[in-house]
Amino acid sequence: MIQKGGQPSTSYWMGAANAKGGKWRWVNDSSKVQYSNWASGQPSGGKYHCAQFWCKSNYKWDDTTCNRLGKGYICERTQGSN
Ligand SMILES: [Ca+2]
Repeated sequence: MIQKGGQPSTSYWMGAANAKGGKWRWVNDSSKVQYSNWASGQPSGGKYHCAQFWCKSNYKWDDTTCNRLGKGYICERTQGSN
């Protein structure tokens, strides 16, 4: 779905971040990220605090700098809503 919806070279922020290197949390309600699908060697940590669906790793997860997230993002909606 992601590959059909965007350019193959586009990565997407998924709405998860780890402020100050703490636990990964969803930014909408600050709940902990329970499931993960990190790419090999990820998360690389350090200055990278936002998680993306990484196009270079077949959309497995990668942590990256939050200011590089202008390419795309994912929205959540309740099933059955318009
Ligand atoms: Ca990374």
